[in-house]
Amino acid sequence: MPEGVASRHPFFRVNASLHCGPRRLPLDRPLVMGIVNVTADSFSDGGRFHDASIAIAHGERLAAEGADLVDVGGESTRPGAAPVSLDEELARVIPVVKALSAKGIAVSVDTMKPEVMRAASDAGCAMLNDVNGFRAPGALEAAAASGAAICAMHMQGTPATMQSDPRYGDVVAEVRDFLAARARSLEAAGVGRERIVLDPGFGFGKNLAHNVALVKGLGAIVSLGYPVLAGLSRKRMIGEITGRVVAERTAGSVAAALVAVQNGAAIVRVHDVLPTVDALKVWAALR
Ligand code: 7PM
Repeated sequence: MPEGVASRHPFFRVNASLHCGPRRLPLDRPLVMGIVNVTADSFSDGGRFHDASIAIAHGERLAAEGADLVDVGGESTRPGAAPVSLDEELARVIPVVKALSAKGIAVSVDTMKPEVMRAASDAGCAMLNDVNGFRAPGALEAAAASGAAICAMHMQGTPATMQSDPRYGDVVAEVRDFLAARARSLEAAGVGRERIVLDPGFGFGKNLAHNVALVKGLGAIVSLGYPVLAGLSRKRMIGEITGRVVAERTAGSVAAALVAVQNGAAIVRVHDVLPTVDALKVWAALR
């Protein structure tokens, strides 16, 4: 980022960094988190190694494109996805975490399961990312036992039911208050505030109007004082605004990431790392 940009931006503190185990990620410029899905669409026994090597290669590519960290998920948190057993999630995710971490890449793990959190921490992950906000029994303890950064997300309902008829009085206030309470619980469990990231959870129990209100009102969540992660990439709201299918949502997603950063997001979670990194360079130079 060009000199002076951070100091002119109300949300990027020049000396701040996110503590991720022994690693520090700078918070004086927006960070880009690349998304790596570990799927299991193979049908042979040899498929698991194949799936892992595809995910590892994808993570390496995203890092080469400029991702500051990559988020590895075994698809257990995906709305509408079939439930994934603990053993299956461990088998999908942990080899990928180990391989990417060994290459020096900061790895986030997208999981709701405390056992996966512990194994991922042992495998050297830089962040634990829980769409359930560390509300499962044992999740706060697993977060505290890890040295990794901790990203707590807001979700109304459960992945199976959350999109049926989400309702709020004041969506920004309710999400802000939920995240403030999760941060308090994490700190009470022993997670230092320099490790905590908060996420409004776009699309997780929110309709288009709710998502729009949260982007516009992101400052209320940023003002809690924690780095805020925004995940808008390729989501339904981008499709609703542009009329485009998932494969055609890159430009809309880049625009959404820029607005999120403009409104104070510290980290954007994206599929399309290269165009997002370029767009943020231009944003930083021109803002
Ligand atoms: C189907 C529906 C597939 C939704 C994938 C998804 C977030 C996350 C996800 C987010 C954080 C996606 C989501 N979204 N973690 N995991 N924030 N912290 O679109 O917004 O990637 S899964």
